[in-house]
Amino acid sequence: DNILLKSKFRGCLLGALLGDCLGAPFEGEAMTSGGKLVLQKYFDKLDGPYFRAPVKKYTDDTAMTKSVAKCLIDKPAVDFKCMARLFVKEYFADPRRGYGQNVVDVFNKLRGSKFEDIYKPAQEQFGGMGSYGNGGAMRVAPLALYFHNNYKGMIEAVTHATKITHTNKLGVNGALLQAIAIQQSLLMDPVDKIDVEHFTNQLIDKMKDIETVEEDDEDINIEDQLPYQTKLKAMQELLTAEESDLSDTYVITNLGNNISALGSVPTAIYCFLKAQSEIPGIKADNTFRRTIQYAISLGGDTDTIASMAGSIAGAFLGEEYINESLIKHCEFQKEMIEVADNLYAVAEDTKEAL
Ligand code: F2R
Ligand code: MG
Ligand code: MG
Ligand code: MG
Repeated sequence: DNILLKSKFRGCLLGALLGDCLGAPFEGEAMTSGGKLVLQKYFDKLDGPYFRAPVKKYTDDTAMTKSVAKCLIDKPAVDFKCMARLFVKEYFADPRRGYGQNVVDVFNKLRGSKFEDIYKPAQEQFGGMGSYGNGGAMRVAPLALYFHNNYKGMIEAVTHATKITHTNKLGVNGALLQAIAIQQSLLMDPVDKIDVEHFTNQLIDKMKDIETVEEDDEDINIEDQLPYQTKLKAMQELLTAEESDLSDTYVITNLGNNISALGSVPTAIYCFLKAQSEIPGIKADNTFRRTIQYAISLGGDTDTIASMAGSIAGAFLGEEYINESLIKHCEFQKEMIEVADNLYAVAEDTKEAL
């Protein structure tokens, strides 16, 4: 066994779970300075040694991540029809997890059509534009892990897995960016200090191949044609800004904290990178907790942004760095470790074939 890699699989999936469970109670809130204090106390209590609290429930983010992992574990070589069936099965078995109505419409159509064309219901969303929500990105972690040594395979698999519910280019490219960030984190040594400029340059370079100018967009200015590359450059500027105390409003205005993929994936990556050093107003003794706490402190789509940021942080650090006292409050934490180990086992078994 590759002990470090196995620990990183666990860290990534536990990070995704923890961000979702701890972020969910704040989803949709605008964070005030009072709210940030409440959040600090919430984390201090949960992270204390003997604090007993009701279990923090996971939401749709984790429910769908579970299904993606199960699909890879049960049928290595990725069967997207199986994945679509698992999403639908999971939803109807346990519908009250905070899914939005639009994705429920997709599930109903998939079921009604007996999964005949698994991409058609999603293509019909939003008058044929497809969804640009972050629902594809929020569940991508198991694919980034499984395909960690096969970049092309990952790109292809993430594209197909996302299109089951999200066909808009922005929805797909956001899921790809999130997967790429996880993969980059997974391949770094957790004892090294992250070279933020290098990390972000790598993201931008990879997005250049994915996000290209299309002929019929030629009259639109270049920033709007390449929205992720533009966002990533803005993120890079925020990270290298002289002032370390950028206001949250400034960050939210520039990067977003909403339910769209474009307004949340770069933000999640930003939270991970920003949390590598102290952040004013966030008292946390390690970079993992700081990542999650900071992501939630920005408000908006807190469960999803914290989950995506947590999966990137966990893939970098591995399980050892995840606060045990925090994770023990989360529903499904024991099962998630099993999922990670099973996924690691199939990834090892199939790596020659990939
Ligand atoms: N749904 C939520 N949270 C809000 C309501 C839940 C509430 N707490 C409850 O208890 O009921 N959270 C989860 O949804 C997010 C992922 O969303 P997903 O799967 O991407 O959904 P959807 O509907 O496809 O897209 C999200 C919204 O984006 C806008 N939108 C997307 N594409 C559009 C297009 N082409 N044109 C116009 N608008 C578009 C719409 O407003 C969609 O509703 C995660 O936060 C997860 O936690
Ligand atoms: Mg959710
Ligand atoms: Mg499969
Ligand atoms: Mg959410």
